[in-house]
Amino acid sequence: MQTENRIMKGIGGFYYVQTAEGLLTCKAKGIFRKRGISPLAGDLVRLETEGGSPVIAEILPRKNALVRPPIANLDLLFVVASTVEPNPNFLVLDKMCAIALDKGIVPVLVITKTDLAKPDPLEEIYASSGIELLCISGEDAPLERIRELISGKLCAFTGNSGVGKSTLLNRILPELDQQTGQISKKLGRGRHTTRQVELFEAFGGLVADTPGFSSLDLERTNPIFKENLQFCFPEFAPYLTQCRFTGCSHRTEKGCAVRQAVEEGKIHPHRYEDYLAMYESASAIKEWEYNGR
Ligand SMILES: Nc1nc2c(ncn2[C@@H]2O[C@H](COP(=O)(O)OP(=O)(O)OP(=O)(O)O)[C@@H](O)[C@H]2O)c(=O)[nH]1
Ligand SMILES: [Mg+2]
Ligand SMILES: [Zn+2]
Repeated sequence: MQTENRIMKGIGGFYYVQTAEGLLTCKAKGIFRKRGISPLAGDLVRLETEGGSPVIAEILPRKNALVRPPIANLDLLFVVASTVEPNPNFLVLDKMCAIALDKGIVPVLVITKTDLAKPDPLEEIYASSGIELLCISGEDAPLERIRELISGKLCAFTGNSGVGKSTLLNRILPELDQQTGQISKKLGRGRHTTRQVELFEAFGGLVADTPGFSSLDLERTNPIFKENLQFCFPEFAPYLTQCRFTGCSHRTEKGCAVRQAVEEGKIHPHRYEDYLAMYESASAIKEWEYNGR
């Protein structure tokens, strides 16, 4: 995993770039702002010297970029959900996984707070999804698997505020000592303890903690074309070529193999319902909103 000339963190117009000479604090050339491009954590950049200080002169071509969390060149996204406090929102989880897959990022679901409630509903829904699911319990095996997954990749932890992303990172990487926060009992959610995306070197890869989200504006920030959505549900794959009509949207068409698989219990109905919900919102997104993808 290349760390040299990688943006590790951006904060208040300053970027922390890992270089052969160590971590340098840089500004970005004015040209980026004029073009409406922001350098992101995870970007590989070319530096120049301006008035004796290093500046970001160029962003090397990105493999992908997420708007929320703002990060570039991801290989793997740990989508973290807690069994309770806050309760999981299945639609949000499905959206995060689909957005990752749409951008060529491998999603892995991580379930925390299994000491407070059983993870059964989540395990049941994702068992046939083709998405790996890890339950963080008292045992070390899932942590070992996370370390293994991070190796050689650029990874990030995302999920609602308060699900325990920073707590988990501290467990797999105690030297990080990320700040964690109490859940607000009144609001039943986290307090946005983590404020920015920051990359850390670990286990031969790079791993990012990110601020939690609590809004549902995922589709606007990372829209998926409705025609691509079917490919963002891995469990649909075996059926896609078996529908009666080419261009089947798998909603109301006759002879739809995906719907049949749902009826036969091969695809979980919750996943299919979320596909339908996402299809509706994708249909409502205007062409111009896809600009900058
Ligand atoms: N019981 C229990 N509590 C946990 C677990 N993981 C995290 N917590 C608690 O949940 C609260 C929130 O944890 P954080 O790690 O700050 O959550 P976060 O996802 O980083 O939140 P943001 O930075 O706001 O996005 C803290 O009080 C943690 O101690 C768990 O597995 N079990
Ligand atoms: Mg945090
Ligand atoms: Zn179909």
